[in-house]
Amino acid sequence: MTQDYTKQIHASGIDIDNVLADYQLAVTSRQVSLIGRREVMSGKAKFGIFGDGKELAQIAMAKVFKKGDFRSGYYRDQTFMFAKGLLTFEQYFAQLYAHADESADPSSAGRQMNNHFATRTIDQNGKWLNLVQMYNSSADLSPVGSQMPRLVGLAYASRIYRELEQLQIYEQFSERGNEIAFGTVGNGTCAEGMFWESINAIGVLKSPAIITILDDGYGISVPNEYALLNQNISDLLLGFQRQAPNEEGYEIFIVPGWDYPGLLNTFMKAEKMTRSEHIPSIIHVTEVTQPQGHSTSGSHERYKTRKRMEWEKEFDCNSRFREWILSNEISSSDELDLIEKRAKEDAETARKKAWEEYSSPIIDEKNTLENIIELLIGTSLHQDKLFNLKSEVKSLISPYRRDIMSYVHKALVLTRGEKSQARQQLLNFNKNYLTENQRRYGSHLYSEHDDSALKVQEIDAVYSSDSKLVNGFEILNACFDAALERDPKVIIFGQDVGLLGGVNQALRGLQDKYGELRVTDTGIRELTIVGQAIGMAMRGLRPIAELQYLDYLIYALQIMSDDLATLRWRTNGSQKAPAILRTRGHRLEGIWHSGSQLAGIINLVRGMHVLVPRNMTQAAGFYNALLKSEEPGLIIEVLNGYRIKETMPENIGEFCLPLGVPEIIQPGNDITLVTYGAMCRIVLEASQSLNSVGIKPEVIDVRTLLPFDIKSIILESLRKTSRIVFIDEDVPGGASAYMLQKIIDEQGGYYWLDSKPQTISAKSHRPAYGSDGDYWSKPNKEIVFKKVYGIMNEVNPIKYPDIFSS
Ligand SMILES: Cc1ncc(C[n+]2csc(CCOP(=O)(O)OP(=O)(O)O)c2C)c(N)n1
Repeated sequence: MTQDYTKQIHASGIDIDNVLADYQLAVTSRQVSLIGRREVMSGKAKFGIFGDGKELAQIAMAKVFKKGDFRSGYYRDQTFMFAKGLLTFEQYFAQLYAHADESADPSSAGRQMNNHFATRTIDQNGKWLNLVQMYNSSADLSPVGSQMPRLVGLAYASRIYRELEQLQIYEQFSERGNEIAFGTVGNGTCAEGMFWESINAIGVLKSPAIITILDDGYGISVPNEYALLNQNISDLLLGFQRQAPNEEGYEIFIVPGWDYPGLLNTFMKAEKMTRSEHIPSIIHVTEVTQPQGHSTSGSHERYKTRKRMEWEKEFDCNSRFREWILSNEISSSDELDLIEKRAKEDAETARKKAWEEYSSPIIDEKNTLENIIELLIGTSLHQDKLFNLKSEVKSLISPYRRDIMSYVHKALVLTRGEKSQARQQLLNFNKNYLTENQRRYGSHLYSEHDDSALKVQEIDAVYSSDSKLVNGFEILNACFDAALERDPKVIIFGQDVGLLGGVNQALRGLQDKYGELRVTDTGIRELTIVGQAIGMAMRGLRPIAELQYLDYLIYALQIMSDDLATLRWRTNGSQKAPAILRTRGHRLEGIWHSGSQLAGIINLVRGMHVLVPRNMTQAAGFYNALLKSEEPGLIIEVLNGYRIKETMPENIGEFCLPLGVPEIIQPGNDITLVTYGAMCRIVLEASQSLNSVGIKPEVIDVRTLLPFDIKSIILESLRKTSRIVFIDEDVPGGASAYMLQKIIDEQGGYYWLDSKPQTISAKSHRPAYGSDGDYWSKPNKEIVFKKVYGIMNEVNPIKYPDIFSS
């Protein structure tokens, strides 16, 4: 049997000499896992999760992973990363220690837990690198299964690059769609809905992905019998298996995780098929072990039987590999012992170096503080206390930066009121330290480069005497037509957008004009529609993904929040996904077609732009602006605005609206009314009624919630009127409270107030159906009138006598 395997290896072109290199990698990877756990247990690192027991499958995957390919995996993939040269042992430890420096931890610069990997896809200036010349790893995230939705897009991008002739020129992104997206996932995660939705979507989209399921029988302590209807996940997946060559579906492979030649052969077969036929494969790696248990948070002796523990020892992939090498006489026991010894030394050397490099700059900072306190002792009235402080600082053995900051704070408090050169030094240290560390942990939430949406030049819409009055949806239709014409990388997809042209017709006729791959119908799968957009955008495409209604965006909110919004930040600015999400919301009819759950959204997607245009012309200006930038954004169109007449700009594909700049849509002096979206129209109507009783409100459309009024236009208005009301359709304390906090607290608006600032929102319950349901659930013009009049009555009861009290 084993001899056959050796023959197979020869036959399939794998050099037998590589076997020892593979062994060396497998055992070194194991060593770093062992040392990693020790480092956590000794307190040098906070948490550890490792890839032990999964080494061989990853070595096999690495052998077929080519330049241009993408990985979308999880925290067990360290051996793969080592094998492809994407991670050194030192970098592995640096991330374990949370070394907040990109040169030490290129994946996240200390922002992510250990074993959360990423490779640079953009340079230091935010510009795309040549992705086909590199091995690519999309940035990992901890919520299990979240690697799956974007895998849909990473794989689908290959199909798009292969089948759209106009994209052949983008050689830095794809070599005619030859690239495979490799997913890795644990068996426990296969109980997640997003796993199944992604598997289905990849299959439907006929996209070249290889999904490896590493099945160690457990999800932490829970065995498969509690997670999966059929404990054998590949049996459960059989419905996805293609029935014959050339048919649609997956090719499914099963191979034990300890079978080195079997793994090599399986991955080679899967890769060949997936790359040449552009069909997806699933590799179910069975009989995988977890020698150190799930993570450093607990020990597996608590939930695995003795029998299982013994089995895991017997079937440990590295031990089996060793046995296989010996029984095939590829090497001797002595030689393998030597390799293992070297593995220990290499791992230990890497650990030492990583620790020194992590700790020495912090020790230097500690020493600097010590010196400053020493100087302070000479000038301060609190010499004894400062002396003690200095001793405490000196005694810190492995300080965190937070310890240093805390001692700076103590020294400043102690020497309050004093003035000396030494204290000035301390103040400077404090200021620089705050700035440095804010940058260390807070940079790159949004783009800091030329691709920032905030840097897009504003271009006014141009109108002529010939400009036509059209339905709102026709404005969007013309905008998308221009975008598709201008840039072949723009791909629009979502439910009903293809043949039907969208439920509101904004894409009418565009599939006919640009073809099925540019304007595409999808299944009802919001989560993976967004995942598809994320993956495609990570590979240089410009997806516009439609979520049919804002109410259903919640299905996708998790992946927007965890993946899309955090991508640039969690990679310290080394990856981006300029995906545009399109939806429609605010009021129409009933609970699930009147959503305006903005506070929920804006608080969960910091890192994205959230734009709330009041009409379709404004929406078009924002689409144009986002398409010029390379940042992710969400545009929420006004659901009941598609048939309201607007004037078609002459430069429909060119004009751009600025982000973060509110617009005064009704000037006035008495009170500032701040709103957005569908409420603009209602507040303008209320404003007219208020005019009739002598009140002149200034009505401001904020236009974008993220970013929010970066030019303080609302504050300027408040300085003039001294009174302000924030109005929207979210729940009480929702996005109206967000706007209030921004102006009153953050921008210091309280200073200019002569009346209590107020909010008007929808009711706490969901909007009821029908016109009356809407009226009694959402803010209406009478409510706005009443609230504003009430404020003015308080100011001047003679001029504005009470109307409503009985
Ligand atoms: C959405 C989510 N739920 C729970 C967790 C906590 N958690 C982390 S790892 C894990 C087990 C995953 O098991 P499996 O997919 O089999 O992968 P393994 O760790 O066994 O390789 C769980 C439940 C999480 N990270 N994300």
